[in-house]
Amino acid sequence: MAYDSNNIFAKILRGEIPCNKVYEDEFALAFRDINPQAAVHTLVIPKGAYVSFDDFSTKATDAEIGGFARAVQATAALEGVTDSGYRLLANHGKDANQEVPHFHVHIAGGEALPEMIAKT
Ligand code: DGP
Repeated sequence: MAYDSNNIFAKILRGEIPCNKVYEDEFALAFRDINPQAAVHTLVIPKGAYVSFDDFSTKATDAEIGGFARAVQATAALEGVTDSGYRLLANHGKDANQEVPHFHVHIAGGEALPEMIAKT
């Protein structure tokens, strides 16, 4: 699947659409999910143009992958859920109901979570 540079997260990265930013560095941007499923629900996206986890882990450089992992950790820390716990979730493709075709990780926490996140 080719990357669509008009997807909503690409527009957020370009500053064309606002977001509630939590963290940003050279590799990643983190912002609050517009439709939170938990008390803390924050998305972390790489700055590079990658469709999904599969695309990212195949094509991104080691620096981008490492930087992204560090950004996820930093975002969770800023959201105050490192000690209380949190869930990371990344939807890839149709069966996972991936809605936005720019790779992103969901950080969910801030409360006791159900055993698995049910997505409607
Ligand atoms: P996924 O199914 O993993 O692709 O989830 C996409 C998430 O992105 C979903 O939880 C809602 C969120 N989302 C969609 N559009 C926007 C937006 O414009 N701003 C923000 N902050 N979040 C969005």
